[in-house]
Amino acid sequence: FRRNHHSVGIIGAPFSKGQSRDGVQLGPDLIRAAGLVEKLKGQGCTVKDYGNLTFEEVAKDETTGRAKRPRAVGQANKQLSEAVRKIKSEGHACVMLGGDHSLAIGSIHGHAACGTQLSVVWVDAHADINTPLTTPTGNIHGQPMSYLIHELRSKIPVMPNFSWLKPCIAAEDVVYIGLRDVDPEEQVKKPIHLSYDIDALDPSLAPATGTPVVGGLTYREGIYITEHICQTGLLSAVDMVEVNPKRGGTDNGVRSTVDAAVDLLLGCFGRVREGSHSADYKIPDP
Ligand code: EXY
Ligand code: MN
Ligand code: MN
Ligand code: MN
Repeated sequence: FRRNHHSVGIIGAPFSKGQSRDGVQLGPDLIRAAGLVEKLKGQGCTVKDYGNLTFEEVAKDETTGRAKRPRAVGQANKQLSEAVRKIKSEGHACVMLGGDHSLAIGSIHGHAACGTQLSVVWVDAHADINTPLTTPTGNIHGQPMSYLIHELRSKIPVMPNFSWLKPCIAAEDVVYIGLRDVDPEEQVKKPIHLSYDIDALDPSLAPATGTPVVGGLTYREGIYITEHICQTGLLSAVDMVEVNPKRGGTDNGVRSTVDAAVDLLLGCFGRVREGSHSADYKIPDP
């Protein structure tokens, strides 16, 4: 039987101001309540839960270019970057539970601050690479990649509460999966930052999310990505974002979305579909 020795550090970021729909801030506690920590331990991982970040209200937060709520998003991501940096410096694979996908700014920045060049695997229905000037909606959850990529530096205006942020990813080190028309690039050698937007999955499976798009990944495809990335041995940090229990329609819809989020995270850390025993399982003697 198999043993996993992943050491996992979890940080919750109950933040929703990168978009306009209420509910996505409930993701971290919902995913924990579905048993994430116990299940990771059950498959042999060591887990340290660093709890949730707390974010202060920003009174006046006017747009920059078209980007909405830049001060709140900049401040939250600064806090998250510092938290992720600490978790990485303590030797864990970092799991960031969002929250909306604007949080990838701080999560990836904090991960990159440990010094190694990263590759980013972005699993999403959307490319999230609008700039504050190209965004059709103004929502920063549709923009995080643009702040992180060196090559786009000259396209980003000065933003309030973003002065801490420097681009840290090369465009050639980004892989997109789940965009409805792009193939996965699989030759990834650098430590991997997996940024998993639950809306990459098909809405029939994960309806509880703010921007569902038909024609998404099946459960099997979604899990396969995590298993494959786990097997590379290069997984260094994961974001699980955009779970929104106020958008699920039914209790069953919310449950299936949260269960999918947990299963994807378990797949990242060694769960195999043909069945994993708990870490202390022994075959019974007659
Ligand atoms: N491309 C659209 C925009 O920039 O607003 C929609 C982005 C949705 C982002 C979702 C969560 O991944
Ligand atoms: Mn996204
Ligand atoms: Mn998306
Ligand atoms: Mn593994």
